[in-house]
Amino acid sequence: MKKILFLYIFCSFFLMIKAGEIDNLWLRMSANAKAEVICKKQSPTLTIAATELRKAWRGAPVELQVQTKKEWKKLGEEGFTIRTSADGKKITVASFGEAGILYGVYHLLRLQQTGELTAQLNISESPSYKIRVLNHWDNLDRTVERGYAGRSLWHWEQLPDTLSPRYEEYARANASIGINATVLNNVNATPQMLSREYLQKVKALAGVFRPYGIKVYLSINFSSPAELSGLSTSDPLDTSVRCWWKEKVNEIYRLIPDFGGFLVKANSEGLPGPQDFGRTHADGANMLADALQPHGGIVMWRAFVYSPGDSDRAKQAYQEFMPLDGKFRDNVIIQVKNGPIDFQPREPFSPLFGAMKQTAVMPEFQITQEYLGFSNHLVYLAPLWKECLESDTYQHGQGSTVACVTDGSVYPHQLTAIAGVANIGDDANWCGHPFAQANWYAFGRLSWNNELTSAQIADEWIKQTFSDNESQNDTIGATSKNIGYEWKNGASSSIKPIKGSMDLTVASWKTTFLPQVRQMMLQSREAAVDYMMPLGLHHLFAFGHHYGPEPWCNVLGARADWLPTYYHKADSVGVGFDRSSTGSNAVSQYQSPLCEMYNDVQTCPENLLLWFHHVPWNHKMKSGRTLWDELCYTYDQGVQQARSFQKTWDTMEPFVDSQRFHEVQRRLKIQTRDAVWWKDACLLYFQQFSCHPIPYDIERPVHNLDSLEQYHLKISNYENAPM
Ligand code: BDP
Repeated sequence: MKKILFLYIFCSFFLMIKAGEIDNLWLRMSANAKAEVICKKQSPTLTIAATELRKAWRGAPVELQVQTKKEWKKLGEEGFTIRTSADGKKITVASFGEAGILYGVYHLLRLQQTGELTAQLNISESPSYKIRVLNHWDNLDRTVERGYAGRSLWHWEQLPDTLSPRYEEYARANASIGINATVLNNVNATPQMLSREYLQKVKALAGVFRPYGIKVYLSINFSSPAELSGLSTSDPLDTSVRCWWKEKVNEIYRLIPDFGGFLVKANSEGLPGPQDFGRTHADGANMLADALQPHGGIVMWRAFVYSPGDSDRAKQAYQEFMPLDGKFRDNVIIQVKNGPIDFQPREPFSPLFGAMKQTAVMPEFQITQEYLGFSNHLVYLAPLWKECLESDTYQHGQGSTVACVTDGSVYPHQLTAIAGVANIGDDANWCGHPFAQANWYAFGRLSWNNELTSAQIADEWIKQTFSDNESQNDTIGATSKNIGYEWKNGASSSIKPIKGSMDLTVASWKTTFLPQVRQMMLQSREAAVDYMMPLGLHHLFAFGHHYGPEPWCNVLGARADWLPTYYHKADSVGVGFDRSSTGSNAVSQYQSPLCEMYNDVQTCPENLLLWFHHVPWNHKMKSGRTLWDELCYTYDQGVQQARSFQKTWDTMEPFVDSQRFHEVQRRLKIQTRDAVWWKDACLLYFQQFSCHPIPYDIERPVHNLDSLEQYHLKISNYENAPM
């Protein structure tokens, strides 16, 4: 009995400590600065802004000014200026809107945290996209589709009465990087989401998020009228259905006056939609848009559609949506995944970007790493997103990049937006892998300013995340107190410096930790492409859960376009999907000169070669190697890079608190193990077709193809895959 009691007390104590250890993400500012802040107006948002400054700002007094004059309108309600007075004695953060003040304050604090403050500040910023939205694929039972960081943050069972403190922490983190919208539930939406009971819960969350400038949106199920209220149809042209949506929307706005609108996945992967009634996507979207319009709400209608027919899956979204260009209401925006298939490690950009000219289009990125090693692999995603944003669509002449055709600079649509599928769960560190936080951060920063570089964002994140800025200095690393090894209550005793090998000074933080961790992050996406599916290969994943390689996968009765063989088409001649003019002709969906460039095997970029062409094993690559040899060397390079990340990280031990050090170290081991698994599985499998040897100067496979083919990872086990 005594033992049990002791165990109970011990466990409760342990849990108490655990519960208090929620990770502060990139917001590790000190909390006792006692800054002078002047703010004549009062409101919940301004109070947050002022409180953040009072706690953490260590410079001259700051005045927060909400401007009312017309000329300030140009910057928008979210844009801001930060200016130091001529005598240097005061800093003014000004905006037309309160949200702008909040963003200005977080900007100022970020400059302080990253050591970027200058004596005379003269900053003016406004966001690239009006709506910067996270898509949570969270279900009402708190499971998260493609989530690898625990359960959903939303405790539906406790709402609306109990509000977890994490709701506010979540809102604060988002506001600090400019995210102003959140879709709370899975795109595979249940009708129940719109029930009166759940709307009350949504209202409670909206109340927490509102002062942080965040609006709430919901994913809806297109059959809700029939499923929720027993209507005989959900046909968007049916009067009773249209009335149902109007009333439902009115009900929502009575509860949540600033509700954002709906996100819709329709006629996609088995979900209902307007086509079930012989109507178009435009009919469906416009019906919802009409109901939302009087309240200022919008519809984000997804273009992620494909059916199991004969047509190349990569072509289908374009085929379905292009004929509808110009047929959507002004408060509809088409949400398009970055590539034409599905968040693969590398895809060309979706040809819908720039091609839909009369309709607003928004990019959708995946922050959660469904196809990139879950929360086991360190893969910094800014380079992937930048690659898409910087791709020239040529749809409005040279230079009409995906960024320009979606952010309002090329086409004059009022509505601009960008979405990221969240990687957030209720894990203490929010995102599973400590470095996955960088992807949440990067999405926010890019949605605010799509011209920032991956390196700039990585630097910002590293500086804020691995230093606690306990000191009174406004430049990073000005004293040893600033650096990571004093992270926990100044507990320097927990540091285990590598004997004599490491100069633990601030200078060494700057010359060792920062550049090496930055480099590891910047290389990590290309490394993942290399060890998973280089040269334009795609969708070689295990069926269903998408963790690990199964290029051979053949599930009885499964749709062909859910199987890797559909995508790689390996045979004795070569490998790759022929999307050239002699194949599926997907190249024709791209504007000239891209179309011609992709179409020709000689001019197609080699990192997309097998996406667009079925290429003979002996094809001469630019390196002079055959395709087969190039494939082998590239897989091997991916493995070597994963190993190099381990080496880099091990030397970083003195700079990082032990908890995060070991956590990252543990996951990097898995990443390298997986990289070898990927390389062996893919090369041994493809070798059956190429019949060439694996070049003798690279590492030999350590697995047998037979045993790899026998092995089926259970999703619940992915952290401990024995490969
Ligand atoms: C795929 C995911 C699936 C999502 C779907 C979507 O595997 O879970 O429901 O995308 O975006 O990547 O709707």
